[in-house]
Amino acid sequence: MDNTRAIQSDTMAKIEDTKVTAAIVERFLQDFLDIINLDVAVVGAGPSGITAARYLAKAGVKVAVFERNLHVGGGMWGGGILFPRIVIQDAAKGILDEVGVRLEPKGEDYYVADSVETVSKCTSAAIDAGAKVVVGLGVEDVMIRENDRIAGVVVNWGAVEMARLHVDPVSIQAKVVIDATGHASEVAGIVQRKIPGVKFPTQTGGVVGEKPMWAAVGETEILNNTREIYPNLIVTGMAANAVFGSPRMGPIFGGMLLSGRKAANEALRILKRA
Ligand code: 48H
Repeated sequence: MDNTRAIQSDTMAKIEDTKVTAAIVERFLQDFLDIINLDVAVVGAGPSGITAARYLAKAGVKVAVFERNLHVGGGMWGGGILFPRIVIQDAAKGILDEVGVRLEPKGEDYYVADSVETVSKCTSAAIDAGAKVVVGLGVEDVMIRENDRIAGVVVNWGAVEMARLHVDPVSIQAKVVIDATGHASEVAGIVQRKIPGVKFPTQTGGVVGEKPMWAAVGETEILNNTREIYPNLIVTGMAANAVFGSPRMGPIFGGMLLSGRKAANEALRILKRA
């Protein structure tokens, strides 16, 4: 046997296929069992959800993010028209400074950042702070208890949903749920559809739907829109603007980050109330 072959077979001898299987299954089950009772469940791992999770984890809260896709970052990777750069305004600079994203000043009040760096560093910081991020797992319903109060989320694999398989989901208990599902505001939509007579604090009492592009207004209104719209349910990010009927804003992401931070503070307020 030549030397190369000897080294290869040494390495190969240490790998047992079924041990790999066992390591993955055991570890994921342990981790999953650990998150079936949460303080806060965040639905969606876009910029607002990941930011909310980071601040909650930093505050010592037990928080997990459920993301239907196999990747985090939501709509941030592609920047504007697939040019992977994002713009943020001065007010949000500190949120990215904290996680070490490099910002290049542009004009008086703007900074430009690499979207890949931003998604990666924001996610890494959230995980380092203690947030659990589960990918490939979508939220298809909420849990309710007495008086229709929200008591958690109901999850199923994104792949099951995409394949339209008839497979029942499972429940995750949470004291607070944050809808960070972006333009679709899916959790708010579920609550509106499934809880009779529900009234959100919006003009219509329901999900109004986002307005066309007007970045200055969209970025201003998002903070006021980031709040508890139903007991124990907070909306953040694009979902907040969709629920309240505020404009979209294109590839400026400061509002998403500021909204995520505010959603975390709202959740802390609710947790103290309980
Ligand atoms: C699990 C779900 C479910 C579900 C959806 O779209 P996002 O990036 O959301 P935001 O609000 O943090 O950021 C919005 C921003 O990316 C954007 O689109 C902007 C600024 N647009 C302006 C404009 O003019 O267009 O992320 C939401 C995430 C995604 O990853 C979804 O896959 C995920 O939520 N998601 N995950 N269960 N039911 N629904």
